[in-house]
This record gives sequence, C-alpha cells and structure tokens, in this order.
Amino acid sequence: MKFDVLTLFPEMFEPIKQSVIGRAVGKDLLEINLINIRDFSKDKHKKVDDTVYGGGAGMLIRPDVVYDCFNSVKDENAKVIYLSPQGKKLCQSKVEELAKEKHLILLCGHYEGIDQRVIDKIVDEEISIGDYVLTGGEIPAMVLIDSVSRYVDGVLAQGSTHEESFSSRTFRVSSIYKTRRI
Ligand code: 4GT
Repeated sequence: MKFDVLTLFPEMFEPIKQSVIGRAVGKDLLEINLINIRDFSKDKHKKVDDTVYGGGAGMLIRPDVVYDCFNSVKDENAKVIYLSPQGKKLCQSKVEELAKEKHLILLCGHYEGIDQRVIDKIVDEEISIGDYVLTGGEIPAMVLIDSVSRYVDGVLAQGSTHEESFSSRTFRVSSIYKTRRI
C-alpha cells in the first residue's frame, strides 16, 4: 500500500519509520513518501502562506502551491484525504475501509490551515482523529497510517492478522466505545 504525504514538516514523520511500520516499509509491504509542500513554492524566499481569501485573521497555505504539490503525486485511483478537526471521525470501521485502498494521498495542514479552494478541488474526504485542535495534520496523518497499515497483509506477525484478532481486538475497541457512550 502506498501513502503519499503532503506536508510542510516531513521531519515530523520520523516516529513512523520505527518498529512495525518501519519494518514493513523495509519489506516493501508499505511505501511512505513524504513530499515537502515548500518545494513547490515559486517564491525566491520559499514562501508558502498567504492572507485569508475574502478576509479574516491569520495565514493560510497557498492553494497554487498545494495544487502543484498534489499534481506531482496525482493518480486517478488514489483517495485524497485532508486531515482536519472538521472531518469525519476516524474509527476502526473507517480504518478497515481505508485499508482496502491501494494509494492514499494525505494532505496535512499547518498554522491556520489550507486555502479552502484547493481543498474543494482535490480532496475526496476530510478525516479527524478526534475532537480537539492540533497545530498541524502531521500527527493525525501518522495515526491514520499506523492504524490502516496494521490491515495490510504481512505487516503484523503471523497469527495476529485481523481475521484472527477480529473477535478479540475489534470487539474490545467497540465495547470501549459502548461503555464510553453510556
Ligand atoms: C486537529 C486535527 C487535525 C488539526 C484532528 C489545519 C491546520 C488543521 C492545523 C490542523 N487539528 N488537524 N487533523 N483532530 N489542525 O484530526
């Protein structure tokens, strides 16, 4: 399975080069490409942000820079996900659904976020990892990669594939949800 991550901070992804996910990348079961959005700035100072279109406080990542970055990895068959606190909450059934994809393009915002115009143009789905705000989408992208990669054949040791652990592990997850909801 291939993940292309569009981010201003590729250095933040060191943690997923370790352990189970790192070994799976080493065995070519997973491909994780980190693409620096800043590399697509046309500005001599490598500027990527701009004032908010239509007014408003703060700065947004420029839509043209994000679009050019996206075009460098574009694939008709890929699903494009924007990690955002406004997105649909990531749950175990969503993780299983995403694991059926061959190629995910993960767009990470930072600071105030990304200009909405490019999100509307390229993003298939917005996903949140929970109801809290972070400084960037990088940690959520790592959560998504880690949780989805567990379902890729060969990533987990023999005997812990999801068919076998489904009843125990997934049941435990859903019962945590149940007890918390009551
Ligand atoms: C929280 C989440 C997320 C953020 C989440 C754009 C600029 C969004 C900062 C980013 N905060 N991203 N994906 N709960 N912040 O998933």
